Amino acid sequence: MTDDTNTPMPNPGGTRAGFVALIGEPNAGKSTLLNRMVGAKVSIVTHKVQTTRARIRGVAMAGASQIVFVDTPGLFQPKRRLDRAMVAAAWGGASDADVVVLLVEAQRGMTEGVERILTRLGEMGAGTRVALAINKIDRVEAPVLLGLSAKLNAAYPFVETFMISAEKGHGVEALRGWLAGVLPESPWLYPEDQIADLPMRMIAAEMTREKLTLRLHQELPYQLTVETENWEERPDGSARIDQLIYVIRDGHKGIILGSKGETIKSVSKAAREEMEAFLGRKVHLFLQVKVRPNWLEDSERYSEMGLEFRDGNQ
Ligand SMILES: Nc1nc2c(ncn2[C@@H]2O[C@H](COP(=O)(O)OP(=O)(O)OP(=O)(O)O)[C@@H](O)[C@H]2O)c(=O)[nH]1
Ligand SMILES: [Mg+2]
Repeated sequence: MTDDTNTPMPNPGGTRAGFVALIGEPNAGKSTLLNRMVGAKVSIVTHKVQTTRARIRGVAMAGASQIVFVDTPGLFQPKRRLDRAMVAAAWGGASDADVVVLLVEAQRGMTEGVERILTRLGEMGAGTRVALAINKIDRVEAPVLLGLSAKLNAAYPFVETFMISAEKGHGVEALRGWLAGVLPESPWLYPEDQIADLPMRMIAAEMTREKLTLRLHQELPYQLTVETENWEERPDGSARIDQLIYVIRDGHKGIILGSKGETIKSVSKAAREEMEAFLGRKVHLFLQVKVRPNWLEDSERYSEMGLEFRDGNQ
C-alpha cells in the first residue's frame, strides 16, 4: 500500500478498459454497431436520420478488456436548438473518449458532411486516436471500398482502417479485437454483467420513440419526445409502465392516435413486446399523448433526454 495518490491503481489481472466513441453522419450505422458489439439492443435503430438524440453507453467484453462504447447522435450542420444540443453531445462524446471510431457509409462515400467531420477532427489535435470504419460494405463492390479507403486516409491520418457491415457482422470482430488491445490498462469500469448505463425508464421510452419513428412520416418523429412517467413493479412480477408522448401541435396528436386509435395501438403493441423481450417479463404499457407547443424550447425535456440545454443552443 502507498499513500501516493499519483500511483496508478494496481492492475494485477492485466485488464484493460476505456471509452470508444462511435461518431459519423446521421444514418451511418453507429447504433447498429453498438448493439452488435454489446449483443443486445440498447440503442434504437431506424432507417431515418437523426434517430439517436443523446450519448448512449453500451458495455462490451473482449477477453480481459472491457470496451465501453459511446453511441452518439449523428453529426450534421445544426440549425435548431435540438440539433445543436445533439451535435454538441456527439462532439462531447468524441473528446472524452480514449479512442474514436468514425463510421463512414460505403455507398455515400466522401460527402461534404464527412469532409466537415474530418476538418473538425483535425482541429482536435493529435491527442485523439481515431480509427476509420467503412460501414455497409455489403452494399458495394470491393474496388469501390479500396478507392474510398485511400481517399479518406489521404484526408486524415487514421490509426487504422476497418471494413465492416454492422448489420451483417462482417469485420466487426476484427474491430473489437483491435480496440481491446489499444485501450489503456485499467480495472473494468462497470460490473461484468452490465450492458448499458442508461436507466431502464429511458431505454423503455426510446423503444416507444423507435416504434413511433418507424410508423410516422416526415418531420413528425423529430417533433415528438417520449418520457416514462411512472414505473410500477407489480406483485405478480409484471411491470406497469406509463409513458407520455409530447407533440407540438393538436394535429400531431390526431396523427399519432390514428383513425379509431389504430396507430397508437400498434405502436404500443410493438413497444410493449420489445420491452417484454428485453426485461424477460410481462409489461402493461400505457401511452398518453400531450400537446406541448414549446417542448423543443423546454429545458426539462432536454435533461430527460440526457442533453444539455444551453442558451447558445437556440
Ligand atoms: N445494408 C446495411 N445497412 C445497415 C448497416 N448498418 C446499419 N444499417 C442500416 O442503416 C440504418 C441506420 O442505422 P442506425 O444504426 O440507426 O444509424 P445511426 O448512425 O445510429 O443513425 P443516427 O442515430 O440517426 O445518427 C438502419 O436502417 C440500419 O439497419 C450495414 O452494415 N449494412
Ligand atoms: Mg443512432
